[in-house]
Amino acid sequence: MEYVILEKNEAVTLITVNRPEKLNALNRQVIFELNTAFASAEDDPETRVIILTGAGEKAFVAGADIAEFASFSPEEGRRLAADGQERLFNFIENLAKPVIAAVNGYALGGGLELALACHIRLGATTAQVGLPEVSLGVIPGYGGTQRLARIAGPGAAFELITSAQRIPADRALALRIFNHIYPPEQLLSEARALAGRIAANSPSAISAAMNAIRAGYEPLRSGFDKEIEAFGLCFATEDFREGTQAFLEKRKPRFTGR
Ligand code: DAK
Repeated sequence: MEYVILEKNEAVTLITVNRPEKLNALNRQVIFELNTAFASAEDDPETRVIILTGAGEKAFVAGADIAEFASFSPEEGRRLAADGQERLFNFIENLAKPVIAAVNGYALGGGLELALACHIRLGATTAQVGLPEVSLGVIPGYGGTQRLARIAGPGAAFELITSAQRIPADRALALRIFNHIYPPEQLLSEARALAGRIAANSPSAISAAMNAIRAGYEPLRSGFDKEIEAFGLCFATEDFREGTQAFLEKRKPRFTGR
């Protein structure tokens, strides 16, 4: 694998997104490799808990790769949103083994959506999170409209998604996006300590409990479908072209609402 590192240590498997020169942004290859890594950890009989983190000190994942999705058509956008959700975001949420996100820096856009799909989120005190998609003329397309509203409540979701603002770790803790925050140098050891506590318990009971927790989310299915449809439509707008071009040209966008 080119962009993902898988390290097994007894009952705990650590998966690291390793593309630090692009702040671990998710392109198709990263999504494909993450799917492979999670599938292999799920199938590995020894692994009981999975930890997901990002390489380097700056970023967990700074979003979907803007350079890649800037050229998508509405149909590609809709199809890729559905495909990405199946391969990675819903895939993680539906695993039988608990996944802990150790958010070591920026978790923006698709990066925060990835953390939100994990079952437990621990943050570094230096982490910053946000869903800045509307500043690029698009909406969260990997489940963020649904999962952020579920985890932090609709008021926080409306504010964070419409303002596109980044918030610091202590605010994310207050909004229940993070379960706990730790100094960056302690983040992974705390994630491992929690993983160790989980690994001591019955895997079959854990998996049954996780199924029961998830059963309460079923009504969200139509929300996910609505998100995918709305996400695809964004790719036909002038605002989307302007927002993504402005990022790539390192300038402020001029939105017209068309
Ligand atoms: N995509 C591509 N490249 C990125 C990137 C991203 N999201 N984030 C950072 N990079 C790249 C930068 O372009 C830069 O590359 P070079 O210029 O060196 O080649 C390198 O990483 C280092 O970044 P900076 O030089 O910008 O570092 P700074 O410390 O100055 O700034 C930053 C850090 C995190 C504030 C900044 O990089 C930034 O604003 N990044 C973009 C954050 C963002 O807007 N993320 C959300 C993207 S929207 C989809 C489904 C869902 C989505 C998309 C598609 N489909 C189903 C198709 C979701 C959309 C998003 O995630």
